[in-house]
Parts: sequence; structure tokens; C-alpha cells
Amino acid sequence: MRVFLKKARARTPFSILDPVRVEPLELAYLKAAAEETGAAANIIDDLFGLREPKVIPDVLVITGYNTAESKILEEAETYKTRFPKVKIIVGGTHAERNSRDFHSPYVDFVVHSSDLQVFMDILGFVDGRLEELKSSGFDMQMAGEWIIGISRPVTVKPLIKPDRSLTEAVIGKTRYLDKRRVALVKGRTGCPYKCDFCYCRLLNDGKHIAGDFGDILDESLELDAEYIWVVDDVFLASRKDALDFIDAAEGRCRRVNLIAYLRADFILKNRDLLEKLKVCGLGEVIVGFEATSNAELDEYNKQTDALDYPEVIRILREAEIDLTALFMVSPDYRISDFRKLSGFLRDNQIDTYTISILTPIKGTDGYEEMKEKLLTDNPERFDFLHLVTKPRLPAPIFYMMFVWLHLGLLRSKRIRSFIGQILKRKKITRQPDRPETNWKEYS
Ligand code: B12
Ligand code: SF4
Repeated sequence: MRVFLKKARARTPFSILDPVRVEPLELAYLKAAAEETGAAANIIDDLFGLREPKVIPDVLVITGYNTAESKILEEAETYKTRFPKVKIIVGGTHAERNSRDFHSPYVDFVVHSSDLQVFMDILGFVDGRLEELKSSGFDMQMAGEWIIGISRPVTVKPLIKPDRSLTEAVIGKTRYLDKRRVALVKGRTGCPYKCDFCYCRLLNDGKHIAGDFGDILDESLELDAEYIWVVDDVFLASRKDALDFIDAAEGRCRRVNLIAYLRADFILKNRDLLEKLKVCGLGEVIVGFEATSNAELDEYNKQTDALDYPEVIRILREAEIDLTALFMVSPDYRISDFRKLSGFLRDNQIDTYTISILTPIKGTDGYEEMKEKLLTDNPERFDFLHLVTKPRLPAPIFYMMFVWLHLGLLRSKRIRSFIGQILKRKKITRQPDRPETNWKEYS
């Protein structure tokens, strides 16, 4: 049986420069799972020029984020219309909480569990090796009717390891701003925190399964990558985590250069460990500060204190750990709020930051509450860079202030170095920035 694994991507304003470009790690997991069942699997991703082999598969798997919802459905329709016998399976982060939005006549299965056994069972069923499917973790279309499966969260640390031939094939084309050769590694399932605005906390039915730091390091050490981005929502959630990670790192003879998410409250509470963490490989942290006032943070149930933020930034600088700071602006912002955030970025000399527009994401309570007030239902606009609810300021002024906040990035050495790299590459090679990956090099 042949399975195509495809990532559907919607273009966002960031796609012009693609400041962060990394391998679609979920497809590496799906490839490993499919091959475990005896199927042959090919990864298809336009971003890396991984094109479809010229054969008709038995199964097409499509995954993607909220912004790609229409793309996934269009892709399913095109495929099913051309090749009616091909079974179409949709899954991933967005489908997990929005499975009904994919109940299209052109889709056969919508997987809403990240338990890869569910996927493997479906492949076994399609291949005729499994006679019956327990209706859990996926919805299935049968004779035009949708059978809804009960939820099936992951409850133990998954055993399947990703197929790293994908990482090998695309590593030369990956980046995190000025950092090149960046590979992803995943340790946790779900997030132990419960910030109100956040979609991630709802994944895996809100259940959190911790990873193992030794496994994360071993997996990282096997990769021919310069940097490892641990994409867990929170890399270290407690002091015990930090000590366990340090132990695991000290027990290995080589270091990896890690980029990972940490919370501001963790950094403050464990400031004495930061230098050690740096020595053990933690080179860059991504911190969701979200806002600079406690009134906003309380609304988000973030459980951090904005008054601590300058100290947190100072601690990281002292430990020589790079920082990417994440902020959100609310559509309710006045000009004074934008100015306050800009002042905070300047006063604390934050070099690298991203600013998102607070956006209700489908599949959260916030989205249901705001549904009537949404300005659009076009999934591509829910990319955190567009207004989807009416702002307090006139929209052109809001966008002007939003762009103005980003101008500070031009002062950043790292951003300037990233832009320099892109311009140099374009000038010297006159090649598109996304050269095609050779199928010979990736099979
Ligand atoms: C790293 C990351 C990125 C990377 C890309 C990583 C990648 N893999 O390609 C970058 C920085 C480029 C990125 C961009 C965006 N991202 Co992003 N990203 C993440 C992050 C932090 C980790 C994702 C990841 O790689 N995980 C590792 C993989 C292995 O795990 P996984 O995706 O959960 O997949 C597992 C299962 O879900 C399952 N699975 C996945 N697909 C399928 C399909 C089938 C059929 C089956 C059976 C199973 C299955 O298999 C895996 C097994 O472990 C998540 C946060 C999170 N908690 O998920 C946000 C997240 C996925 N991103 C999000 C968003 C919105 C975006 C953007 C649209 C906008 C933005 N400003 O961030 C863009 C879109 C880019 C594009 N054009 O597609 C949202 C998605 C919300 C949603 N409802 O879909 C998340 C959840 C964060 C959030 N703010 O809520 N992102
Ligand atoms: S904002 Fe971060 S810490 Fe809070 S629930 Fe989401 S992923 Fe977890």
C-alpha cells in the first residue's frame, strides 16, 4: 500500500520572507507510523519542494493548521474527484478540535486523536488487514453518513520515533531567523498550563504527558543539525524538570544547541539554574510575555506578573541566553497601549520579538463567544496578523500602529543578519529561495 503524506499550507504575510522555516515534523511521525504497518510512505511539502511521485497512492493524508482549513478541503476535493478510489485521511492540530469542519463528501476519515495507533489502525483497515475499527479517535464516512468516534487522548509517552530521512533531506533549507540548520524535536504531548486565550492547552483533551529529557537529547544528538528547536509548549515546567534536564545533559558527552519555550515565571523562580542550563545547551528561549500590564495578563489567566518581566529579560541577558519575546495586541488597544508596548520593547532592549493580534481560534470557547462578532470566516485571516474582530481604533490606524511596533525589529542585529542572508542568497544565486528538493536525495 502506498501512502502520500501532505502538509497543506496557507500563505501568510510572513511567507514572503519565511523567517522561520522548519521541517513538518508531524509528517516524519506519520511516515514512521505508516511504514510500521508495512506501507510505503512519501512526504509531500511544497515549502521544501518535496513533490508528489508520479504514481497514484492508495491513501492521501492531509494535515495543516487552522489557516489551511480551506486548502485541506480543496485538496481533498481535487484528489477525490480525479482518483475516486484513493482514501482521504485528514488530521492534525486543527482537525483535532474541529473534526466536523472536515466532514466533506471528499474526505473518508478525520483523525482527532494524536495517538498514532489510531492512524495505523485506519491504514490496516483500508488495506484489508484489519476487519473492524473501534470508533475512537476518528470520524469515518460510510455510505454518505458520518460515524463520529469518541475522543481518544494520548495517555502514555508515545513509542514511535519520527522518520528522520525528512530532516536529513531538508535541513540545509531550514532556519530560525539568523540560525540555520534547525531541526525540530518533540518531547511532551499537551501543555501543563491553562492560559485562557490559548488553543494548545486544549490539545489532547487538555491532558498533558511529559517527555523524557534523555530521549530528547539522544534524538537531538543523532541529527546533523546546528540547532534543535524543542517544540514542546513548555520545555521545563518545574525546578525538577530543570534538574532532570541538567542531569541528562551532563550524562552525555556532547552538547546540543537548543531553542525552547520557557515561561517567565519559571525563569524568575529558577534564575540560579540559568547559567547551568546555558552550559547544558539551552542557547535560546522563546517566552510568551503576551502583555505588559497585569490587567491584560489576568484576563488571559496567564498567571505571570508583568512587573517581573524586566528582571526576567535581565536574567536571560546575564546568562547569555538569546530571547525571542512573544507579545499580543488586543483589537481593543488604544494608541496609548501601542505606545506602552513600544516603550517596553525599547526600555528593555528586546532585540527579537513577535507581535500577534489576539485572535479567537476555532475550537476554543473564546471563538464560540465571539462567533457572532467575527468580521470574516476566511480561515486564512486567522493567522494572528489580521483583524478578525472589530478594533476600537479605525482599522487602518490599528494596522499602522501594528506595523509601527515591528519597526523596532530593524534595530535588531539578528533580524538585520537574517535579512542580509536572504538578500545575499537571492543576489548571488539568482535562485528562488525555495529550491526543489531532489527526490533522489530524498526517498
Ligand atoms: C513549531 C510550530 C510552527 C512552525 C512549523 C512547524 C511544523 N511542524 O511545520 C512554524 C513556526 C513555521 C509555524 C507556523 C505557523 N503556526 Co505554528 N506551531 C508550531 C508549534 C509550536 C509546534 C508544532 C509542531 O511542529 N509540533 C510537533 C509535531 C510532531 O506535533 P503535532 O503537530 O502535534 O503532530 C502530532 C499529532 O498532532 C499528529 N498529527 C499531526 N498531523 C496529523 C495528521 C494525521 C492524519 C494524523 C493521523 C495525525 C497527525 O502527529 C504528530 C504526532 O506526535 C505549535 C504548538 C503546538 N502545541 O502544536 C504551533 C501551532 C501548531 N501553530 C499554529 C499557527 C496558527 C501557526 C501559523 C498559522 C501562524 C503563526 N503565527 O504561528 C503559522 C502557519 C504556517 C503555515 N503556513 O502552515 C497554531 C495552530 C492552531 C490550529 N488550530 O491549527 C499552533 C497550535 C499554536 C497556537 N498559537 O495555537 N508553527
Ligand atoms: S500560552 Fe503557553 S503556557 Fe499557556 S497554555 Fe498556551 S502553550 Fe501553555
